[in-house]
Amino acid sequence: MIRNHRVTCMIITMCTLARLVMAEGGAFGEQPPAGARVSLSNEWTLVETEQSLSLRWVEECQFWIGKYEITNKEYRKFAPKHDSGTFRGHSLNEDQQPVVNVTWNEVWAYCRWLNEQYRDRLPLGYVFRLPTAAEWEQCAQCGNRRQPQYPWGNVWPPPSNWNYQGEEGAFEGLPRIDNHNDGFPVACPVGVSGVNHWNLHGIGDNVAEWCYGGRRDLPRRYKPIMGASWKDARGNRLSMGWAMYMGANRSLPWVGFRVALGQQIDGKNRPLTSDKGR
Ligand SMILES: [Ca+2]
Ligand SMILES: [Ca+2]
Repeated sequence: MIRNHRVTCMIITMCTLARLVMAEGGAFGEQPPAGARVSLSNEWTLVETEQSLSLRWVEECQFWIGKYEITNKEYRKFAPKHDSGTFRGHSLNEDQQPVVNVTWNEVWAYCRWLNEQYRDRLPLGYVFRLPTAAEWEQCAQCGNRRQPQYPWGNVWPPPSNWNYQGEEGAFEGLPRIDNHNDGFPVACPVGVSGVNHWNLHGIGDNVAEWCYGGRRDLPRRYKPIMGASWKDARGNRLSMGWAMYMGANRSLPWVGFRVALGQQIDGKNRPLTSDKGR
């Protein structure tokens, strides 16, 4: 029906994931369930409600990845009291802004909580987790390992819908991109951040994103953070391949995350049960 596209998308709600998985009969992500609306852009919409969680199937990685960064509203279903705070008087805490000021340990606990919500409904071997740094980069590059130089392509400055630190911000002490104005001095709603050819939003702008993995020359507590954010302006920082590592118990006002629904990659760190006591 629609197999000619390598990447497919569907909006999944908490209540419809079980139906989706059962409809797939093990061939997860291959065909839309009966009754699903399929758009011209090959996006599958099961049910659109404020509870929806949007995921895209990525053939190259054989997993689902979040179409958007996790929002404050979504994260507060797990941690109702979470406050993403402000940056120099600008709110980071609106419902549709990406959640920030969360540690790697907290976002891993969020994945475990998601798995608990979907317990006994996920495909065998599949769990909600963070994408690895390599998976994240493959999604940012739309599978093309040679190009582009930046998440949006090879031109400079970035298109006006990619959220970095442009002339709209001009915070003292922060560099800015000349001739760029995206209208958002800090994080923007996830649905209006930059979008790539795989229709993934914010993968390379808006907020930088915690990922799974590590580096051999660093202690295990250091975790990768991929992509640039609303506070970045320098070309090398916005380039593909840039990553930073930070302790799993630290947080920043420009670092959030997105989830993946993929095969379990490390039994020892399997995120199956939530941290009730957080
Ligand atoms: Ca901006
Ligand atoms: Ca991002």
